[in-house]
Amino acid sequence: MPNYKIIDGALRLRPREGVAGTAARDKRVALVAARFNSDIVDALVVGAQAAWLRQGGDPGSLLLVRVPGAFELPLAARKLAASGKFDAVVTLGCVIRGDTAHFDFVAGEAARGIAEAARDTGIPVIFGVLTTENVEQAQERASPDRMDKGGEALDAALEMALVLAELAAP
Ligand code: INI
Repeated sequence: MPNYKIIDGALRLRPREGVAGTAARDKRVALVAARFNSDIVDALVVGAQAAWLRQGGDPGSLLLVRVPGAFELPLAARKLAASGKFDAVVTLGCVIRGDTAHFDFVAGEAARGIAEAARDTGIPVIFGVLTTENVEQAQERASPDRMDKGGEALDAALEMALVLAELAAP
């Protein structure tokens, strides 16, 4: 097997069972969470906060910002990413399909704006927004004991922060 050089932030994200990781050590991350569908989004926040501690993060270095709905996530995320104060920003929200086209506008603009915020600032801005057909699907994905999409989003933020730091290294 040739000795390829590999940059893979995920390799730093697998603490041994019961042992805190180190991937979040010295990192600063902001969570931006929508208040709409708050029961679901609160579960995403709990999962993200638990993942932060699991990866060795300092509670004082994890900021939580609340905004009205998923539509407002991009603006706050962009401002935080552009501030120079964070290694990554995680957006958390939940858009559930209803009977009108509203879902498509809110979910579409959230996704587009979040991707733009990352590309324009060069800071990882993670898409932790659930887009589901119903509440049951959202609950399953948000629960830290089930699919834990909040924890997954936090891990993705750390992975990207580690990758970008390595790509920037001389
Ligand atoms: N915001 C959400 O985060 N999820 C939704 O499912 C949702 N729906 O269905 O309407 C929603 N709407 C509010 C929207 O994000 C804005 O806060 C609002 O339009 C004010 O700009």
